[in-house]
Amino acid sequence: MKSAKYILLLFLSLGLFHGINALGQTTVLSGTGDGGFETGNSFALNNWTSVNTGQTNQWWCGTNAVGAGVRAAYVGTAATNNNYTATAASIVHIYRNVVFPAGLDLVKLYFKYKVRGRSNEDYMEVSLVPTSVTPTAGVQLNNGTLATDYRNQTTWKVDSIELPCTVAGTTQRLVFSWINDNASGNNPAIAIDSVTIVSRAGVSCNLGLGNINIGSLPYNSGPGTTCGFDNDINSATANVCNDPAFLDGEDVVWTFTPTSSGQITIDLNAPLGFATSLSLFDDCPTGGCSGNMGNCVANIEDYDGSKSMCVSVTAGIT
Ligand SMILES: [Ca+2]
Ligand SMILES: [Ca+2]
Ligand SMILES: [Ca+2]
Ligand SMILES: [Ca+2]
Repeated sequence: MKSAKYILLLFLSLGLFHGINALGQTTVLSGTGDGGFETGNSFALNNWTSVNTGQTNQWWCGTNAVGAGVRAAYVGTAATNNNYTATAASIVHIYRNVVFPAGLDLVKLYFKYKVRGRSNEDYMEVSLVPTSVTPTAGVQLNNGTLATDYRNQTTWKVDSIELPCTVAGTTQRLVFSWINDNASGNNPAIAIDSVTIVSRAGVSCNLGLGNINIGSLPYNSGPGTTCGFDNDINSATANVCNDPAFLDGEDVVWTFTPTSSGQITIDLNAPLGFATSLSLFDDCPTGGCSGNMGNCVANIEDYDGSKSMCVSVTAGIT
């Protein structure tokens, strides 16, 4: 019989809740305030800067193409329309500085948009750049691009973009740019609304393929295999428990937070398996945004398949 290699990992979500607030969510930019252009009737009153000088097609803070509330930001030839002149090449921007508090975990940008435009020619682009970078009308930013080619979406749609962990503790400049060339186009131009940035604590942990959340104990996974679930937890991405060779095989991770303290037993029943390991980590093995790889608090590894460990766990955050 062909021998299978099973590497099973288990980790305990310890200290994942940094307590930014009760729900673990921080609003960095409110989609119903400045981000929704609802604070006032100009970009300036919403703490945005528009860069339109000399361009035919310009950004407006107005009431003509609204995704939520009473105002939005859109490109048009006047505040009263959301249409662009396709024969007049224009590159226009709106931007604002965003202060990202230290300690943020998964940081996501959300916004609503609606646009027709034209493939590879007339579209919106979203960028995040240092505050030393100031966009210029008529000039493409080509810096810090988060996403581009927003077009051909003529009903309001919410997009979300995960921002890099490194934004925490810094101030960055968020830029929306409209770009159109001087030939052929389809209206409407871009409209955006409800620009929101939120951070959720403890959810940036990337465990790759094969990640199972356990709601309550006792738990039985039933039959399974690590084959095909990728070697996501390995000696480069996580703390090695003992012999790196045992960590460097395909893995499956079960995540749980115990609700009561005491001893638990973790069994791997794999009589036909060969060279398995079973490891218990506290906190995210790969670190997430914190960059601190979780500790391997218990481990068994040998050339047999089945194995068992008895460990002490603490309720809640332990
Ligand atoms: Ca709005
Ligand atoms: Ca065009
Ligand atoms: Ca592995
Ligand atoms: Ca895996």
